[in-house]
Amino acid sequence: MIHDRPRPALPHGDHADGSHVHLPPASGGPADRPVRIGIGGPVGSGKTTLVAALCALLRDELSLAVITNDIFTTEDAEALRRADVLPHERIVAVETGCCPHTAIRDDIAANLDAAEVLETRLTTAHGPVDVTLVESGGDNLTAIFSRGLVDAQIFVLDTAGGDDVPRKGGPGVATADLLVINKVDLAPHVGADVDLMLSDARARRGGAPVLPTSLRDPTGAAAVADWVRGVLATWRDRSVLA
Ligand SMILES: Nc1nc2c(ncn2[C@@H]2O[C@H](COP(=O)(O)OP(=O)(O)O)[C@@H](O)[C@H]2O)c(=O)[nH]1
Ligand SMILES: [Mg+2]
Repeated sequence: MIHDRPRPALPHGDHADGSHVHLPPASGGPADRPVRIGIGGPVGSGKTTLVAALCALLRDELSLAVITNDIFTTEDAEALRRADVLPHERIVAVETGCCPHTAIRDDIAANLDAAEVLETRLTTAHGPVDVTLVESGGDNLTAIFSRGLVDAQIFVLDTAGGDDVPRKGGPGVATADLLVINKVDLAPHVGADVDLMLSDARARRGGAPVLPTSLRDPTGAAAVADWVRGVLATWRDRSVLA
């Protein structure tokens, strides 16, 4: 028989309702397209796991699309399909064939094309898409998304990557709209000080939110899902006001 295991209390994260995100002006009237949210961060920090968790938490209330980026494979998209977090037609892989950050920052055409084709196809078949999640291929701390590709972005670090990483900073840590510090369940095993990671991160982010997560817990991404809801609400307001 399966029993619930006691879970360590999460360190305190910020209130992250997405309202601080600065979105571009609407170009085509109300809800002219889904809000696109990028998920970046180093290899293995938990980006695909976070995408899966967000899909599981949001799929009953929102129409979702997912784009993954891998260098030479479609592995992340296949992993998400295997996990059955969304109907398979809602998940598309981009094979970047190049340095991952090039495809999300410098030459975004393949990702933009993939987003437009996927969103149009899903809208025709099922009605408007609310949120498109774009997972970057894992890269270093400088890899952030172009604002021409996504409207808001999450940067994912993990405790096992070293608790000095937030202190070292870089554009992902400093400028992402939401910073997630994942794998807090592993912190005691890898000697990472989560409170230090949170305070170092906050010191570099000028008030933008930081959330600790453990995605071992199926509801571990609940606060991130709330942030996504907030970003979508801000996106819709901005469309109505335009
Ligand atoms: N213990 C623990 N493992 C995690 C957590 N999040 C992700 N993982 C594991 O970390 C590994 C890498 O995750 P993945 O999502 O593929 O990372 P990505 O390369 O950033 O997409 C996988 O084995 C995940 O199961 C977490 O919060 N806690
Ligand atoms: Mg991945």
